[in-house]
Amino acid sequence: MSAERTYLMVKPDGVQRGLCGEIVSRFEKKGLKLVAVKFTVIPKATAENHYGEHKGKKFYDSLISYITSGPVLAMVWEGDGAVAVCRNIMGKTNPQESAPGTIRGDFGMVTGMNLIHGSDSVESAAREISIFFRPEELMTYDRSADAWIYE
Ligand code: IDP
Ligand code: MG
Repeated sequence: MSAERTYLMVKPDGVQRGLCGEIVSRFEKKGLKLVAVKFTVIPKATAENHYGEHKGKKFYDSLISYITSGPVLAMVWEGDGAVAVCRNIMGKTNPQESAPGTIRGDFGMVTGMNLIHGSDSVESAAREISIFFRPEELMTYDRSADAWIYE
């Protein structure tokens, strides 16, 4: 088991719709381990840093206003292959194309309100985690259930 980490965030629409518990529980039940959590409104400059790869795209301005429009639930989750496992649980970017059973597939209707962010690679995860959390905010702990999740 490699302890890969990923950055996940319930976006403002997920918070406003009361879906934080539902969304967190999917990662928890899967067997991923919660490493850090923060409930916060993202400052505009931080949002621009986080979404820097999308600067210049037609949806960029609306993306920045969406993600800064209210509190988000920022999290770090850990587990074997956590980046890809979490992307699968989230579903495709466009909720109309996301499979039922995924978060976006079950709860979303349009790409501009797709409920959740998740890192797309181990490298992006490291970058995004460092944007939202200080090293001392990342918890390292033994979890007894791991003996029943990993062989
Ligand atoms: P991802 O969140 O699945 O990684 P990205 O392509 O990285 O998808 O896009 C980042 C975010 O930008 C999306 O989750 C979505 O909120 C927003 N976005 C991407 N494409 C569009 C679009 O065509 N219209 C509106 N919003 C978009
Ligand atoms: Mg992305």
